[in-house]
Amino acid sequence: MRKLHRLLLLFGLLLTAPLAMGAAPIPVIFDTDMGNDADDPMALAILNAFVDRGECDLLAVTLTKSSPSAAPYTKMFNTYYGHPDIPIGMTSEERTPDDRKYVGAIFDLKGKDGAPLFEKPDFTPEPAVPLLRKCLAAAEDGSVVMIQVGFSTNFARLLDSPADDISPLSGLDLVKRKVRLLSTMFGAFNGRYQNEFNVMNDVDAARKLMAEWPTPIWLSGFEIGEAIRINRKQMDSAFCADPDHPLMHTFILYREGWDDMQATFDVTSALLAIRPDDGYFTLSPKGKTRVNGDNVTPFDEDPEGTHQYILEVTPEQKARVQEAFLYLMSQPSLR
Ligand SMILES: [Ca+2]
Repeated sequence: MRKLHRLLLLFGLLLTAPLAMGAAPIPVIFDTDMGNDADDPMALAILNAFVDRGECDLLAVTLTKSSPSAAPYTKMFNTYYGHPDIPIGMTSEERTPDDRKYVGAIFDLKGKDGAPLFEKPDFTPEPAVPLLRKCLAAAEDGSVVMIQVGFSTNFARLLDSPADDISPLSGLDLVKRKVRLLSTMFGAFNGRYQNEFNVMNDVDAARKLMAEWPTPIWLSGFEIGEAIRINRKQMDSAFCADPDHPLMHTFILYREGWDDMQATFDVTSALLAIRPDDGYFTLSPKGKTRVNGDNVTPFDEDPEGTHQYILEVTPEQKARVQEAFLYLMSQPSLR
């Protein structure tokens, strides 16, 4: 049954994939607080789908959440999508260190035969900053797209990193030379003046990132993912051929006790990074944002600025983005 499903999906994929044919895959680094919300694995899911479609090359996943199961969960998740060898790095700092609702609990789930649905990998992640330096040092100049959907801890520490055995360049110079773009779920814009979770969990790093990051930055504010939600019925429909998919179980574990309307904050940053020209989102004029004394993110337009945020989505954009999220997340591994 599963084999048949894969064949059907392969056929569907061949019909829909040629979008990126001819273009080289975008080298991507994905930095996430995996485990704090269910949108992080949704974002990682669509990146895995883009890998199979030849649209991106996932160089590494780095974690800013230091809970014990965040890295084993990420390893299991990439393996399920057919990409077990993507390097995984972890912050050396204590940041939201409890497993919360799903990264640990998913390994306790049992199938009808009483066996665990998902084996917990015996796996120790690399330290994040050396891994980031290694990936950047090996990349072509001006090529890497970095996606940050958690705290700014790892990328701020990268900027501070000195020359070492991995590269004679400082972290700042490595980013200047190798990175093309940072796409991040960060702050709040479009008239929203509020504290946002990713900023608040490492305010100093967030402030540094906006002040010192040397490449263009595309920002998805809180209000964008809040406006684009995926509900249980949509998930059940997308995953009907594989109801024991880890993302389905993640959704159920994470939404338990709440409504079933999952916001898609981090997924928006991933989609924009890989498919910026497909009309899913519209970017603001250029400018500069900062983390101010209230720890919110005011934006000043400036033609010389390197920051842009996603403008409020139209109903048409919302529908297209939802559809893309669902078909990409539920795309099975073809390997
Ligand atoms: Ca996140």
